[in-house]
Amino acid sequence: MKRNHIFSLKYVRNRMLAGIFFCAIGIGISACERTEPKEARTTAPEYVFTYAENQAEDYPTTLGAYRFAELVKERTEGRIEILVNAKGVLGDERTIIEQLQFGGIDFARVSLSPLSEFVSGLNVLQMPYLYTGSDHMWNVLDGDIGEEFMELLAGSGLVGLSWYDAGVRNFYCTKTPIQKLEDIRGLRIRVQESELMRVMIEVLGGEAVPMAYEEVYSALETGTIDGAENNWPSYESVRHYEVAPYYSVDEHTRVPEMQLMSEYTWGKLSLEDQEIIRECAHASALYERELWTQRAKASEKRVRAAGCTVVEMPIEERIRFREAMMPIYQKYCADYMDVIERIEAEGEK
Ligand code: GTR
Repeated sequence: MKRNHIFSLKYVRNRMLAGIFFCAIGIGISACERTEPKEARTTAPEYVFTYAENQAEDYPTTLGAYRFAELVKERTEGRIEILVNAKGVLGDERTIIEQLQFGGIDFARVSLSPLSEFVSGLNVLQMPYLYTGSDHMWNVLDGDIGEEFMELLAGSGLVGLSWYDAGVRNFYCTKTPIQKLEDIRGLRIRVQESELMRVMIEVLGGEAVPMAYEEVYSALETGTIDGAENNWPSYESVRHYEVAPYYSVDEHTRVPEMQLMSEYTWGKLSLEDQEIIRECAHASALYERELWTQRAKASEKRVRAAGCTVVEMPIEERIRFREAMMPIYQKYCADYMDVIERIEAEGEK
């Protein structure tokens, strides 16, 4: 590559001296196009890893992934290169997790809902109405409890690196808004590929339709489903608001997300590199959280400006939703009641 580059510069000069002006311009341009960044010429990466992300290029989690890749590259002086593949091009979340387990993909950011199908204890952290708000969730995830849950991944083929923000989820429908508990009865509501989320809809009286994120827009558009649920940025980014314009702010779940690494890939790295990966993942997560807050506001603004109907569910109605969902705690948290108490105590701090 370097040889070709030198050769073409010489060639350009000779041709220019020979006075073949038009030809020189053409070759000059192609020589410029071939100029490579200095870094790439000086350091050949020892590792080139893939990173899967199912959101758009400008989404906070994707920007977090790019920041992570940049930091790792800087800290390892180009020895470790991470190629971010956004927009779900490497597959849906369930497939990505499976690929991570056998090392087909090296890194990913996924929602805890599909991840809990692989590491069931994680369900605890996404229980409906578990947190009083964002600060409560971060007190939990940034402290010992978060650390303990990260360690639950040991032996699953996955290494947990950091927690990413995904705000709070709300219901939305194609034809009418959900304003009270009874409104959900009989509706076909899409959920993430998670048993907990399926059961959550069922206890509310709806029909749950588990489906990959990538398929939801057309299912809403064709009427295969009546509604779905997600945070403001996802609702806006993948344009579900165009086909399901009734958004009900009930804040039923706050589902954190995790940056993951394949345990197989992790095992290839030195202890020093593992430490760099952890530190950069953590730094990227803090960056993502900042972006998240801004994007949630911007998305809400865009959706409202597009003319969607936004229903703020009154507190007494949210309490009814919460009560209806309580049986799920017995089903999914029986072995974790002490942890649930510790989580609740974090909310009172
Ligand atoms: C988003 C999340 C995606 C995906 C999606 C879904 O909030 O960022 O990774 O899990 O929800 O509903 O499938």
